[in-house]
Amino acid sequence: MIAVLCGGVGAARMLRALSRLVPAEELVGVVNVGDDLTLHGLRICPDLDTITYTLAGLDNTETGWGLTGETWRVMEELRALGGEAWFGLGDRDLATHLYRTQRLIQGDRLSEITASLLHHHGVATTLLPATEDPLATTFETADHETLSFQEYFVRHHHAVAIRAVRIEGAQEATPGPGVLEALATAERIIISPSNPIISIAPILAVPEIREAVVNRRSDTVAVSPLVGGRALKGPADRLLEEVGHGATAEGIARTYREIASTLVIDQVDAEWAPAVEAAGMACVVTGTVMDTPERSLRLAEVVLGV
Ligand code: FO1
Repeated sequence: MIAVLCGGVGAARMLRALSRLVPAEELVGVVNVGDDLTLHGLRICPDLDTITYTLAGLDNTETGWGLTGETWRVMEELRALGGEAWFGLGDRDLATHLYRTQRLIQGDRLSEITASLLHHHGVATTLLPATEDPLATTFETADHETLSFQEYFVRHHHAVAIRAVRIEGAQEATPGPGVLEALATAERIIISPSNPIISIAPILAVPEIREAVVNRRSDTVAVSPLVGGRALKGPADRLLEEVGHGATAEGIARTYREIASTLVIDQVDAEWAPAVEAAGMACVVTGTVMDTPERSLRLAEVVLGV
């Protein structure tokens, strides 16, 4: 079994590529829940949904979130009413949140509901919420304002200067069902090319998860989300400069060196390989951009092969 620490799009592509090499039943994604929010009374889990939709072949490749071929009638009506329409929930996507919320109210666990959604969409890969306890990523801006994750990400288009990222609730949180077992028994743990500060850090902020990954350091391989010092999507480069170790392969190595023994970096960053090794990680240089099925497969082969 292969365990993958997951954010959203980068992780979804990594899992999709891995599933061409490993039976999907033997893939377990441990998924970030720090972006999750309650809006209109509905529980919304963006990373779990992005991965589920992608593995089901239903992902919206234009937006990078939500479902393909989506319609927006509910949002249009809500906007006309003057309701909160800044966070776009498509008509079909809304059904996912209605279904999840109702089952949570009935007392079902997020892990069970996630399994039901995967089964409904015909996805054999297992996705485990990193925790079922309250956990929320928040931002302190340069102006000392506190923003929730989606206020920063969507409302402010991640274009505000940040002083600190906080993972609220992490210290008290315990791993979700199955997470520790997966991390203890996986042949390999892969850290997907997701944002280290806001996608991977909230998973590792759960103390028992971090400890479990540290214990498997020699079997853990991380993939850098940077290509030429830039994130392909989202604010990883900016946040690594603002609150991390810098937007370079060396900065990623400093972020991950205690939990992973190998860092896979893009070929355009090859010049950083000696600095990655000096920081204490083995370095593998290859193409990391998963923009075609062939390139994604090649990266998956490299990640499994090191
Ligand atoms: N991202 C946006 O940029 N704008 C949106 O309106 C938006 C809505 C949305 C609804 C459901 C969902 O699962 C994800 C959604 N996202 C939206 C993406 C989300 O903000 C980010 O992808 C993640 O939280 C960061 O990984």
